[in-house]
Amino acid sequence: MSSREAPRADYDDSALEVGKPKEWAAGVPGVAAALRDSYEQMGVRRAALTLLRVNQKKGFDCPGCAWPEGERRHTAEFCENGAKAVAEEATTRRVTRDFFAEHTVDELGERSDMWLGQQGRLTEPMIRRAGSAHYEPVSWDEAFGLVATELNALDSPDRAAFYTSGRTSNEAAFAYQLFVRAFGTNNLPDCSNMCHESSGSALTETIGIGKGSVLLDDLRKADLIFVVGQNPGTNHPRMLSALEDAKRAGTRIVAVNPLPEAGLMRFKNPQRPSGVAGKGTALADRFLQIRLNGDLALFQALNRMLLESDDPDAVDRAFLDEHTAGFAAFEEHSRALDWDQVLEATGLTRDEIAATLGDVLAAKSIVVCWAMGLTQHRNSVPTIREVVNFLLLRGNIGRPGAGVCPVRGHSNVQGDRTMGIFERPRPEFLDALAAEFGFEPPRAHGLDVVDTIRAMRDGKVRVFVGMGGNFIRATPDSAVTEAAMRRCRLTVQVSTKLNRSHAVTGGQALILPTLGRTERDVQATGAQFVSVEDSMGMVHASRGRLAPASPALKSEVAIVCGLARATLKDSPADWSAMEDDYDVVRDHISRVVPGFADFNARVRGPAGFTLPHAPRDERRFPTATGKANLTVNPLEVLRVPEGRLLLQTVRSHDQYNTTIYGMDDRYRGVRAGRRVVFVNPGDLAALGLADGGTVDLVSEWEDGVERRAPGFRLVAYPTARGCAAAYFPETNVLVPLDSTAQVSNTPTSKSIVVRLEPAV
Ligand SMILES: Nc1nc2c(c(=O)[nH]1)N[C@H]1C(S)=C(S)[C@@H](COP(=O)(O)OP(=O)(O)OC[C@H]3O[C@@H](n4cnc5c(=O)[nH]c(N)nc54)[C@H](O)[C@@H]3O)O[C@H]1N2
Ligand SMILES: Nc1nc2c(c(=O)[nH]1)N[C@H]1C(S)=C(S)[C@@H](COP(=O)(O)OP(=O)(O)OC[C@H]3O[C@@H](n4cnc5c(=O)[nH]c(N)nc54)[C@H](O)[C@@H]3O)O[C@H]1N2
Ligand SMILES: [Mo]
Repeated sequence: MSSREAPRADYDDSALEVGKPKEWAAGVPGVAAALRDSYEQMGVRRAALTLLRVNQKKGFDCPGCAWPEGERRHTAEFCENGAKAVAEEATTRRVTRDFFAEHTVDELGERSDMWLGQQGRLTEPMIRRAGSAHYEPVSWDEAFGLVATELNALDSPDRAAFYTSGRTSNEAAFAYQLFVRAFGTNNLPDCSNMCHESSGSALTETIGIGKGSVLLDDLRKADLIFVVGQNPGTNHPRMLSALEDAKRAGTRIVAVNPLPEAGLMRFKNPQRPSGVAGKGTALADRFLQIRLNGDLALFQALNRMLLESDDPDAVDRAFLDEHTAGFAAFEEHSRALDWDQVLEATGLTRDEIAATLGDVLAAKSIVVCWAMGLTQHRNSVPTIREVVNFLLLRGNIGRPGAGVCPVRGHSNVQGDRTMGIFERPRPEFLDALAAEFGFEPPRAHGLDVVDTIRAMRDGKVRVFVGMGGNFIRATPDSAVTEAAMRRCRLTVQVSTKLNRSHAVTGGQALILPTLGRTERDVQATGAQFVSVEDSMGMVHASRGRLAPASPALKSEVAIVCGLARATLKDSPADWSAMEDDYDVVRDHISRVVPGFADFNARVRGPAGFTLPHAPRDERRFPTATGKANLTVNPLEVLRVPEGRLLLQTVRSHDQYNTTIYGMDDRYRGVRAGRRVVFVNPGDLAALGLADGGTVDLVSEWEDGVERRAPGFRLVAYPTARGCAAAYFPETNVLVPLDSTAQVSNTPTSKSIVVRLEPAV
């Protein structure tokens, strides 16, 4: 067996240039690049008006990332990549029925992700009828009717799966999960399954809640911040301002990453005069260039050294006694740690780790921030549990300046989970739903992303509905996933923009075009707003101002209500009332979801409100033991066979997940191309390869299937030895469906064993 994904016909990197990686992030070129993009897509006046509204108190929530806004909002509280996300949505380009008449679905399947996204906003519902080569227009009523017919024809509600991406508002997400559960299934896979699921799993088990425990202010108060497995310069640019503030208040920063990412090193703040001309602020005081997947070993080493330290305050005995369980087993396991394994797994020296311990001992309060570099490995859950051990040892949870900070991705991914988008809902959530709506929700766990793909592949899921996102491109094992999607009877995508998930369809397919964040949402009772929850559990309102991209668009809430009315015979809820007035949805939420009492009043306050978090607020840990759990996490070193490298798949500076804005990765020195693979010069030499050469990436996995991504330019790059990096989604073809994290079942997108085969 083999699978392969060649570049699409329109991909052209004949102008590809590779220069030196940058040593600092943001500053004037960042904002200039942002404005250039926005002007091209929106025109100057529309761009200026729209960008002024990003993250303002009466404006809309930036669809870019989930980093919180904070108290002090600058007029330009947006960043380069936020501006690109806004321009992408507020573009004046349109995809019309003529476009679909001109291009067959198969032709669209030949196009690159970038080309598809650049065609503009979707404008009316479209259907691909069975056997037809084209999409054609369809009325909303016919579209809803078709979904209802197909859903009701299934022999079980579990034969359908309902995906959610993380931009969906709280209101739409709540209505959606209600519809799906009233229909009768918990098959609610979401983008979290590929993203921070490992964080949620590890944190729920250890501290009792799957969310971060710090607020913005805690970063400023921290003595030491670890930024682990995260590239904030590209993916959370506004976080750099928070890190800069912290530095000015005297915080030390330790960055842990195989790549010396520009945003970790130095920041030039465009909103400060000195940011324009000066050298900017140095961010990381210490850079630990760790091997991919070495973090479990690193934190175990720090923990062992804390336990063995002569410093009487190295561990916080009082906190451990009062608030934690499992210390004895944890201590015994930690003391048995093998240093040779640590050095092999991390690629660091003992001196580097000892020096880091010095930073730790000098710090009264510590925050650990992390993102995909920790969550997308086989051992991600044990790794994050070990980070929790590390913080608990010194009582670094539940007091100012200290805590866990998983930095979330999509702008409302955390809120969607709070609203019940979860294939394994807590029983208490279902009880509250039952009490509010008077129906018995399904109790059996549903399918996550990987299991949904398996079920579609095996003919067990026959109808797929995607609330946003780009399921086909975001998921692993592209060839397998595409074949699985094609086996469905009906696939439905609720989308703002065209993407490959519209081109790889089931027997029948629907495109249901929806409003974006930036747009006015007017329903029967007047103008509506929605709400979102950021990475730190702050909930606030979001109001779009722009005229909708087309009069035929419906909001996500209206689409869910339309689907529910058409599908459900004895409905437990008044869908028309919810559609007409989102306050009605919020009233339901206030009675079902803890922390949302008086939702309608509080969300109208100027800055919204903060959700309760027991460990952060009261050092209470709602776990099985009633305490914070220290855990024992066996260390297995991931050994890569001779002549192979460990590949991670990352974002370039010019993409938002599967949306490709442009072909540059400015901070890493790449221009006009995406098929590049970053390899340490020492590894290139050892493999007999040279910078500038072309190779196929071939992934090796125990199932013996050959997965190949051909034609990548080798780039000699200062990454850790034995490691390589390339961009997704082009490399998703290399990630085996069955290669997932323990417990969380997240695809191992950051550790794929590959060989580099010189292209012939
Ligand atoms: N502009 C823009 N913003 C975005 C996104 C986007 O695509 N574009 N995506 C959004 C989403 S959904 C998310 S989840 C976030 C993602 O934000 P990030 O997690 O920053 O995104 P990645 O590009 O996956 O970068 C992973 C980082 O972890 C490092 N890393 C990889 N493996 C390891 C490891 O084993 N150990 C350590 N210590 N480091 C490792 C990589 O070198 C890289 O710096 O960004 C969000 N914001
Ligand atoms: N190899 C590899 N794979 C990965 C990752 C990785 O690091 N490596 N990262 C994973 C991560 S962290 C994530 S979060 C997933 C992302 O997975 P997804 O969330 O599924 O993917 P996106 O690319 O963010 O989705 C983009 C599409 O969303 C639609 N859209 C945008 N805004 C809206 C809106 O407001 N409403 C609606 N209905 N639709 C909208 C547009 O049609 C757009 O084409 O990818 C994962 N895949
Ligand atoms: Mo994500």
